[in-house]
Amino acid sequence: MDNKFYFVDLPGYGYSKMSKEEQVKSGHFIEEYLQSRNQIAVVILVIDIRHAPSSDDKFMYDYLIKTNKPFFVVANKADKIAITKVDATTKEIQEILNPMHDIHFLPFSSERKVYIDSVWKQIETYIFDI
Ligand SMILES: Nc1nc2c(ncn2[C@@H]2O[C@H](COP(=O)(O)OP(=O)(O)OP(=O)(O)O)[C@@H](O)[C@H]2O)c(=O)[nH]1
Ligand SMILES: [Mg+2]
Repeated sequence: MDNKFYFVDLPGYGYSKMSKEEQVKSGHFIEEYLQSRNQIAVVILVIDIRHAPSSDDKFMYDYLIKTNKPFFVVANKADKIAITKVDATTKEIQEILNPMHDIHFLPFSSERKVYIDSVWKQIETYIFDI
C-alpha cells in the first residue's frame, strides 16, 4: 500500500441540534459507513469525560462490541475537570460502559493537546498492523 492513513470524522450521533429524523439518518449513515469500509483500521469513540455515558454512547459502544470492530474510547474535554480526577473519571466511564471487555479508555483534550502521546501510541498499534 502507499503507507498512508487518514482520519474520518463521522457525524455526531444523538445529541445536539439535530432533529429526531436527522438523528435516524445520521445513525444509518454511520452504520452503513462502518459496515462497508473494510479498510477501517480502528474506530475511536469520542465521548465527554464530564458526563456519565449517555444512552447513545452506550448504544454506540455496544454496537462496536457487537460488530467486532477494533476500537477504543477517548474521554475528551479532560481540561474541563481537575487533573487529579482525570484517571479515576476515565475508569468510572469504563466501568459504566463495560468493565468486562478488553477495551482501552484514554483521557484526552483536543483543546489543550494533552494526553496526546498515549492516544497516538494506541492508534499506532492499529495502523502499523495493516
Ligand atoms: N474544553 C474543551 N472543549 C472542547 C474539546 N473538544 C471539543 N470542545 C468543544 O466542544 C464543542 C463541540 O466540538 P465538536 O468538535 O464540534 O464536537 P463533535 O462531537 O464533533 O460535535 P458533532 O459532530 O456536532 O456531534 C466545540 O465548542 C469545541 O470547541 C476539549 O477537549 N475541551
Ligand atoms: Mg463532529
